[in-house]
Amino acid sequence: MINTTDFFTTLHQNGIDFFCGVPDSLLKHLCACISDNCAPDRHVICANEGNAIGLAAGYHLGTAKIAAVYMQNSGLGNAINPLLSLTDPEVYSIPMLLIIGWRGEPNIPDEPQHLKQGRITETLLQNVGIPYQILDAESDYEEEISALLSLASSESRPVALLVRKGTFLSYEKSPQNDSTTPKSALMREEALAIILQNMGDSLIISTTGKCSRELSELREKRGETQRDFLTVGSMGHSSSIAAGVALTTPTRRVLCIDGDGAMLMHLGAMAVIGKLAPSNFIHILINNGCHESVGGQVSAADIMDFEALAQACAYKAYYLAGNEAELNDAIQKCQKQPGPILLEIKVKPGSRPDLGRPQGSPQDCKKRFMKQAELHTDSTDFTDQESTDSTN
Ligand SMILES: Cc1ncc(C[n+]2csc(CCOP(=O)(O)OP(=O)(O)O)c2C)c(N)n1
Repeated sequence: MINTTDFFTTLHQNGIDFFCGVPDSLLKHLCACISDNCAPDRHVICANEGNAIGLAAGYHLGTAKIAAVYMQNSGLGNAINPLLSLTDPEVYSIPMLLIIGWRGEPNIPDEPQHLKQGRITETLLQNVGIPYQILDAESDYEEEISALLSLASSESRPVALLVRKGTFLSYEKSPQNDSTTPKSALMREEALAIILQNMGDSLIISTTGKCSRELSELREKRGETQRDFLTVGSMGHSSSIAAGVALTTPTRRVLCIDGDGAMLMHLGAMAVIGKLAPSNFIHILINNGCHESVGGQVSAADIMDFEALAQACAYKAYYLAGNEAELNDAIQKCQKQPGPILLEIKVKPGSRPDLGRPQGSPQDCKKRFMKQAELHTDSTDFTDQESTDSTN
């Protein structure tokens, strides 16, 4: 396997001193090493992969140097617009080094949401016209980095390293400065348990990562059939999915359980939700201040004022909870208030090491959710409740 610090040093020696991207579990050791060795303005954890391509392009415009952009291959979708219409040699021709975690590589077992993406990743890079090399534990990475960067410079174009699972040796990150992560009495799983206890009959759409895994295990623990729409891929789109459900099932309460990383990834969705104003919609933000599912890399949530955001997006109310009592209280208030509502729950980063994965296929999950959505059992009139409220 490749020594992560040596790999970082080689990048540095080749003139790379600006890193940005969206974290990926395959690249978590590299990401931790970059964080430890770069000033905060030289390592930027971005909201989405397109954001990272834009930032790297701007860095080149300002310095004439090449930046490195890391991402999971599932983020290529977000990156492709700026890769084709900004950095491409037929447009502004801006060099950069992409470091792409290869989930779903053919013949390597992985989760369903990664399989197709993994299968087409090489073809996608070829079609977009990005020269790439595969990096694995045995690679001569010094040679690969130097060859790719020469090409990026001489042809002024993006190039990529496609990184196989198990490439990097574990990197021991220095003890984290946790000033950016929320202080809270709750873990995400505890918050989810309280939500299920009080609002488990609602239609629930949950976000990518461990949130959906915990939700699925909690249903099992409660002896309930699986019924929630677990958005295993499509990071940042749970709230849009939930808004579509809320609009079309107006007699049911619809909950989107979001993460801070996911919410920030496609923040524009909140403006659209505010404009659509589904009165049966509760947007729950589980805010741990980081991308906990892929290694705990901080998000930009620490500088966000989510109450102001909810207000700016014309949500009807905002509530904040940081412990069990506050959460129970906020849930009661949410149930008396027309939506859309933003309920922010501050939680501690972390999860159980023995956390399982949802059983059954995504299509089974969809069918169970749709069956549940057909049951118009909730007779609440969401529009005829208390007036707009806000508390923290
Ligand atoms: C487009 C895209 N980019 C990156 C990922 C990898 N990924 C999966 S979960 C996750 C972190 C989600 O963070 P957050 O929403 O804050 O939830 P948490 O893990 O903290 O519960 C990331 C980056 C992905 N699935 N899709």
